[in-house]
Amino acid sequence: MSIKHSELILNPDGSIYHLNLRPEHIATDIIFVGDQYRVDKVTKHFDTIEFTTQKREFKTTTGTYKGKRLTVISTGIGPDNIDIVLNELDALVNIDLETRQVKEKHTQLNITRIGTSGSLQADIPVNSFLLSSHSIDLNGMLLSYQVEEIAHQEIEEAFIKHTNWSKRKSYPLVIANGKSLEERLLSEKVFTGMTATAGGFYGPQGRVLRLPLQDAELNNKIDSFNHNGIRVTNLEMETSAIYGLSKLLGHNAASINALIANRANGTFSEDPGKVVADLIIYTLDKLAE
Ligand code: R1P
Repeated sequence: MSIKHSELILNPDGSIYHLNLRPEHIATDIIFVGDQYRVDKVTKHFDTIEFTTQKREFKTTTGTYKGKRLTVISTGIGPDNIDIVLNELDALVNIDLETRQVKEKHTQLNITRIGTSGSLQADIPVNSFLLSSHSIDLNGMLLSYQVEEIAHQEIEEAFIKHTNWSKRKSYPLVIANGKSLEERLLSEKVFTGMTATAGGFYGPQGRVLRLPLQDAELNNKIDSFNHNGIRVTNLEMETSAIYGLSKLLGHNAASINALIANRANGTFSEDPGKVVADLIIYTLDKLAE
């Protein structure tokens, strides 16, 4: 069945609607960064650059690092953008854009997020690296899809009970990450844990400027959650969306974050730029191995 023009939208040059990319422009190993200006901070280490484009906040560069073909894409901020980026990347490899039909042969992408995040645990300090073994989705984007098969109900129910999670908020979906990319990126210098993915920066992450929170104790309850050793280690805005959509679409994913703040003891990195620069080199070298 051919996918309608209103659902799979292409630009006049045949590129996909928001990302402005055609299939030949991307590698199967892809790095996501949030900030469009961070793309160059990754690709400045490349041996060669073959392609670059930008539309809105989505900047893409493809080239090679130590001979390995890689694509770097900025996703902007939040799970809503991840819905666009992951669906459009998947369409580039798994839908024939001319016939608008799903290809018989599935192509699997390896997607690594290099992000920044705040630690929630006093024993995971600023300037550390953390790879998300699990993610808990607090924003609801994934609930538009059929997620039953990827959900971890036992952890979800324990979280709802422990936090007295409001029924008026979206259901906190828990996703365990696949191991193949995780194993390529781990080392003794990388913490692991469950990353909470919020749909906003202030209230949704428990920050108060002028507006009181629905539950002022929620962050403390999230910090103290521990289900058979699974703790919520950090808060950010993309990981659950990347993990959930990657699993549903049959791609590998890993989210590795530079922890630039510690919400448990109120500290912030004195040199966040250096931590991110170190994480970029660490990740590139691991992906090129
Ligand atoms: C908020 O300041 C942004 O920073 C974090 C959050 O997830 C959110 O996108 O990650 P990035 O630095 O990767 O964008």
